[in-house]
Amino acid sequence: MSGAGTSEDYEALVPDGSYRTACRACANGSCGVTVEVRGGRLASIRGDPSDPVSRGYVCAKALASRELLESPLRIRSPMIRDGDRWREASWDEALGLIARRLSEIRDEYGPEAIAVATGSPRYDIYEWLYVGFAGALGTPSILAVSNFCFVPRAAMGELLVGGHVVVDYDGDPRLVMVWGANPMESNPDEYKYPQLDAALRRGAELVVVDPRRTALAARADIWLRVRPAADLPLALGMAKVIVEEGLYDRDFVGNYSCCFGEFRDRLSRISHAWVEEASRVGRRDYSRAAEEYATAKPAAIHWGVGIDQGANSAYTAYALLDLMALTGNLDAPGGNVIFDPPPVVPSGGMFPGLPEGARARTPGREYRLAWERVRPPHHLIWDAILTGKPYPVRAMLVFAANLLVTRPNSLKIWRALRSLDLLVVADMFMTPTARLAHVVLPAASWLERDEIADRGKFHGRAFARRRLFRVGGARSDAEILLDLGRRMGLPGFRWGSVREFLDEALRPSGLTWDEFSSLGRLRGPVRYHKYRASGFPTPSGKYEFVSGKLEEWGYPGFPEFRDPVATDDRYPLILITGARRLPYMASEGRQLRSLRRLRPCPEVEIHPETAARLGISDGDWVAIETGNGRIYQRARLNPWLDPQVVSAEYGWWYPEMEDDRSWTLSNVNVLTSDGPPLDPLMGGALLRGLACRVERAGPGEVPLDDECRPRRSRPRDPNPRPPG
Ligand SMILES: Nc1nc2c(c(=O)[nH]1)N[C@H]1C(S)=C(S)[C@@H](COP(=O)(O)OP(=O)(O)OC[C@H]3O[C@@H](n4cnc5c(=O)[nH]c(N)nc54)[C@H](O)[C@@H]3O)O[C@H]1N2
Ligand SMILES: Nc1nc2c(c(=O)[nH]1)N[C@H]1C(S)=C(S)[C@@H](COP(=O)(O)OP(=O)(O)OC[C@H]3O[C@@H](n4cnc5c(=O)[nH]c(N)nc54)[C@H](O)[C@@H]3O)O[C@H]1N2
Ligand SMILES: [Mo]
Repeated sequence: MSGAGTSEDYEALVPDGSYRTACRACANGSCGVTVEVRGGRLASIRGDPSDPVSRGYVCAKALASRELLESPLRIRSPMIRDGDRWREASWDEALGLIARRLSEIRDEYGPEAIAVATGSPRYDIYEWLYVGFAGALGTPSILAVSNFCFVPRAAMGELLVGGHVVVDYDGDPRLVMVWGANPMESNPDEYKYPQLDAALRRGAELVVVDPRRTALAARADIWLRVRPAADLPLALGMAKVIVEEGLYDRDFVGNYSCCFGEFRDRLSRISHAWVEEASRVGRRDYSRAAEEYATAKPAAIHWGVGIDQGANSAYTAYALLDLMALTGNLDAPGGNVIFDPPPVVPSGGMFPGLPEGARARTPGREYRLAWERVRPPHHLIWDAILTGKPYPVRAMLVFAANLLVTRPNSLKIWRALRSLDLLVVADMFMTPTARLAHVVLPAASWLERDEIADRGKFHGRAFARRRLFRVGGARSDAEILLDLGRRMGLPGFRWGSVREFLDEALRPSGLTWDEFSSLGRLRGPVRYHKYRASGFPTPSGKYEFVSGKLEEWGYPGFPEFRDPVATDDRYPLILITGARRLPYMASEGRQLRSLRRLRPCPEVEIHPETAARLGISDGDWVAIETGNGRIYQRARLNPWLDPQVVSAEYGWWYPEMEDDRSWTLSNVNVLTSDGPPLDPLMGGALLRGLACRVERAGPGEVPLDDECRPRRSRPRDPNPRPPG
């Protein structure tokens, strides 16, 4: 593969010294770190103890970032594919080609024939790609992770309480209920584990709701081993306990809420027997958790992606908001707070965005909450590419997403991407997705870009991420999109440089980029109980236990559970996909030696009894199969699981295999579907609670050795080769 330079081709852009910046070795990033530059090289990365969120924490991914600068596999110049061969090209040639082809496709089919995609919460890219680029082009063909990551919670928060609620760790919660999150390994969204750890050290109680006994669950006062995808019955059961035992906050319920009577009535029609059967949590356990949560003041729910990835994600978020509201913990010190943003132009505010006419063409209006945000469910985009309906999609720009590995239904995605007239991928590495592209653009890593980090997050903070190094010809996503937008003459792309853009985005703070980057961070004012003065953004102006807006849209106004788990004789086990491991961000890091050494192989957790029944021992290669496909991971026995539940890792491909199809071997999204059961409001696919079977892999079936190194250069693919 050309385009990969030598590890020498990088340099510091700053004099030797120590530089404070915001890490983004995982997409959720923004741990405060100090980068030491010596001899024009990255000498070390250390946690910054003065950072108010990460408090000195750094993880293996951050420490491995030096390999991002040095890796010989980094793409260092634009690459254009001619048939089966790649050739290096100048930026001018590559961007000129893309601008010309995009303009032709727009003129022939309309702007919506151009789709854009980015990955996990990379707010900087969202703004440039979705609001800026897609907005100016006028295309609603946006492929986001929003449908099944974070946004089910954020969108329900915005609908019901006017914002995304975040645990106020500085307000000293006396109890934290961690629900579907694993901050010890993930540090996602607005949170870093040290905040939670500090609260626990100050004596806060801990409740964990997770089908797996994570290290955090092992530390909990109460661990509720919920059945995968059955959080909603459990949350409703807890609300029932709080209401029946009169543990709710009478001031909040009486003065700031509506429809409590109807809510109580609905809860009284739910039986504890149903809650127990659906959630597989005993009444005594969830009653105790509910009582503790309702009586510890203040108490907060730290929620995570575990509730987003199923057919009830939006309604589960609703039920958890109900718990916060019932107990008076909403927008209360030490509870779940809607923080005011920092004094910068809010993320998305630098561009005019999608015109109304284009918004109205967004497909999937029947997934209303996603539609309102122009986040069409993925299957609609793939189907549009494959069938031309509801309109043709012929080009896709992918910035920072490894779609083939990280989106449900990989084999369908492979077919769709291959049939595009133009696929452009901006990435740091030749991922399986990039290999399908016509043009690949070398992207800068977090150490190589200036940006206002966390501008789109909800903790009310912004951090300075600073450009310290240059690697080959790599450019930041903002630089690439600014250049491309200007070449295409798109409205709104008016800045001469990204620096100018940053200066303007900082204007409300009165700071220039240079001043902000030496200051390091900004925070908005912290105010509580804002609803007391301004109410809630609902039709009634109150917290609605039965949502008027949802009813107006034709949905049930009270959380309604539809059980998505459909096991049968052929697929008797319940599969969780995507439990995170600390060294890897999604599909990243497998090519970085220090990280791969920590976790060389994909692992699937299985209960020892289930394993014994299937003749599987710890460490065996096993096949996992669903109606969609078959993959291989290594068995890890775990006695704490429900014997019916198995949990597989996600994000696996083998960068060291030259074969283009190495991504089918262990990639869990070969097993997932982008079709029903989808979340009725968000259109998100089922990633937790799939029906599957597991068996020992046959001798020679897996072309990997016990260290997961390839045994043959060409893996045998267990899946039907999709018709090209
Ligand atoms: N089955 C299953 N599937 C899942 C999940 C699950 O739990 N189970 N989780 C889902 C969730 S929550 C998410 S958010 C997605 C994540 O999905 P993705 O965001 O697609 O995941 P990554 O592997 O992080 O892919 C990011 C790619 O961008 C590159 N990259 C990193 N930084 C930059 C940058 O600054 N610029 C550019 N241009 N490229 C960059 C990386 O090399 C990598 O190839 O996966 C989803 N898929
Ligand atoms: N190291 C690392 N860090 C990451 C990522 C990564 O890939 N690697 N990904 C980033 C991304 S994109 C995201 S979205 C965040 C996610 O970060 P979190 O929101 O903290 O999510 P996870 O770490 O996946 O933890 C989710 C937990 O939910 C549990 N779970 C699974 N199914 C269910 C269920 O049905 N109900 C409940 N209650 N729990 C369930 C899993 O066992 C797991 O322990 O992490 C980010 N940080
Ligand atoms: Mo995510």
